[in-house]
Amino acid sequence: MASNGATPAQHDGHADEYKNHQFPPGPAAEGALVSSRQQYDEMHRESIADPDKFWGKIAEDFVWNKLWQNPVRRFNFDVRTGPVKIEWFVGAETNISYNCLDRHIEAGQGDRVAFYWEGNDLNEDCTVTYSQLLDQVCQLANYLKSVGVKRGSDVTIYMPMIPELPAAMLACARIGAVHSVVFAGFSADSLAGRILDSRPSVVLTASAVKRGAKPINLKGIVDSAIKKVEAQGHSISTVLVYDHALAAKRTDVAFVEGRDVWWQDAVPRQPTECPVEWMGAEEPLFKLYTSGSTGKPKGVEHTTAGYMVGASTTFKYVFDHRQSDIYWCTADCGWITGHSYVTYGPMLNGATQVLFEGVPTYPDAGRAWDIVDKYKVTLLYTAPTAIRALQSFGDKFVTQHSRKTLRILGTVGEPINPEAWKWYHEVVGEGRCPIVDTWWQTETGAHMITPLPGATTLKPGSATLPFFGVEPAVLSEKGEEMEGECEGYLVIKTAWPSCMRTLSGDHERFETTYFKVYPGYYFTGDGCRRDADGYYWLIGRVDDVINVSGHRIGTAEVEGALTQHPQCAEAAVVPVEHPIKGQGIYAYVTLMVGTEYPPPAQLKKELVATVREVIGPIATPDVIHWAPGLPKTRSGKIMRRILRKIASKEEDQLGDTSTLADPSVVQTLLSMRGQ
Ligand code: 6R9
Repeated sequence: MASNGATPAQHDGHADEYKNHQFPPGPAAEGALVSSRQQYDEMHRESIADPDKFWGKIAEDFVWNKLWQNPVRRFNFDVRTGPVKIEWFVGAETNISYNCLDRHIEAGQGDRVAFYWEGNDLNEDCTVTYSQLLDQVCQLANYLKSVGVKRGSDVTIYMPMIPELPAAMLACARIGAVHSVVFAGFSADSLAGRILDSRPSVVLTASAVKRGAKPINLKGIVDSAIKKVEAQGHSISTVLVYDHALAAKRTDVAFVEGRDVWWQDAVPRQPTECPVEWMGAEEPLFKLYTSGSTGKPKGVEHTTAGYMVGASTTFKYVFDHRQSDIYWCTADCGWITGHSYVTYGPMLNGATQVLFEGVPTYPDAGRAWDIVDKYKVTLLYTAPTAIRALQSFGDKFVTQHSRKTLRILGTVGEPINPEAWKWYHEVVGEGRCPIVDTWWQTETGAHMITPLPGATTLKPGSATLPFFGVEPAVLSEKGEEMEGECEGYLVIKTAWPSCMRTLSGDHERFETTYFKVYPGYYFTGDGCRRDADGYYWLIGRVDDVINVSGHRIGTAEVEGALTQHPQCAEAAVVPVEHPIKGQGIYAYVTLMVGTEYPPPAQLKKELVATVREVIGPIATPDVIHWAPGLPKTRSGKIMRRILRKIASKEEDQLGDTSTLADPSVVQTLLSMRGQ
């Protein structure tokens, strides 16, 4: 089957064999919420046989202003029978901010720590309890109302990982505003594009942030994004700026009179009480932009009740959460993992968590394990790319630290290669902690295929089995469902609670991208294998999306950015295996007619800088390969298969090149390697 190329780094032949090892839950089953395979099987069967009963029962644990009607779930996945529509808990009213905060405080848990915040630099930290957080959220919600934010208004959030970021999300949710968090590593152009799509009148940001040794001028990026937005006729009335004194001096920050307001001057003056807006189950909660196979990022929309129940339930079962746990997820709130497993899932469960602003390798590669020991972390959730980066510094940074509190380790974002799995399991977890390899997507809102630590026998590199309510299937190229052991396209057959409902302003693109590829199914865009035990092994994207360090980058986006350089005539971007990032970005660039190859070395730097400016540093190309011509079919389609083979130095496996309009371009490309 077609996969977009590189499987993640696999260097160690022994590690590859490791895939065949099996790890039963062992002591992790003791006292676990789901403590045997049999119990999982039974619960999964119930969740599929009667989803209304299963989810209705789970939903009783939340606070509702109005209960739902039956059936709990209504959906149509089949474009042939009408528009795609997904609804859960129809008729119900709730508020997710209330369920994250007020509910726990009313239960006498107000003094529980919500966040242990750990700053970028050593010795910068603070603690926020649930009661304190509720006060902050209410003050901010009141401030937002005072500047005109209402139920249904969009609010863009471009902030570093400080407690005010999840607080901002919860403040929006409290008053029914729809948040759109943009990762504060995206460029002004990317931020502007997202603002133009959702059209907020208020933007929340901070003066600056330090990431490792590097200061980043967030307010400056917001200013230039707003200039671009204004040039397109949209105006922003308020920019609320958190004065992050650890990263920048207030006096160094440029302010626009009448528009910009210091957070610390305005928010603490507001009352600490703010009644919630009771939201309809299907009213929107947030938009989050993610890359697709075509140029423009997609605004994935999630609604209130189903997302709440899905994020909360997966967090509870997948991390087997207990009140005594200290949880640390290294993801930024700018990604879906930060939405579901920093802000909402943990807080809905009243969890105590570490919120870390920095990078796990600063000031040295021991930082992550320092944090684990400092806060006595029991549940650690991170990405294969971070595991590989830490592994590359050697074991001693890990073994210098105790890590004895660790109980469960999690991973997300890309397939984990057996070598990294083995290191995570043996070195980090000393063989005692189950690894939950969670497969899911921005679109799915919550974990979909994942082990349960007390119930599932693990196989390194497999996300194992579907979560409750999830009915996966594997389709052949022709779109036929395959039985038993097979390899093909991963699809989902029926609606689960936290499924996205639409794409911002473009329900047609939503249907085309996810429901028209194989009518009747939700198409994930991932290839996968199912083994004889029914375990799922994710292979990678089958569309034009590259997974760089667990982040999705559309090839079309990078190509679009490259062609913004005046000397770039055309570009074609493919994934290439990368030892740390999993996949790297390999760009073929055709220069304007008349340019001699190879051009001066400086041009590569300029092209890379253009991409960083247009999208952000996460999209930095790893390789620029000059391409006087690109391999195209007679109809002008670029044959990316050939470009992938050349990128991975597998030109002996080019396959059939006879359909190329000009087969000689292949030789020219090969001669340009390394130039
Ligand atoms: C949560 C998140 C989604 C894409 C997804 C797949 C890849 C995520 C994975 C995984 C293998 C895992 N992916 N988790 N592949 N094993 N455990 O990452 O969302 O940014 O939308 O990316 O990431 O390719 O389709 P998102």
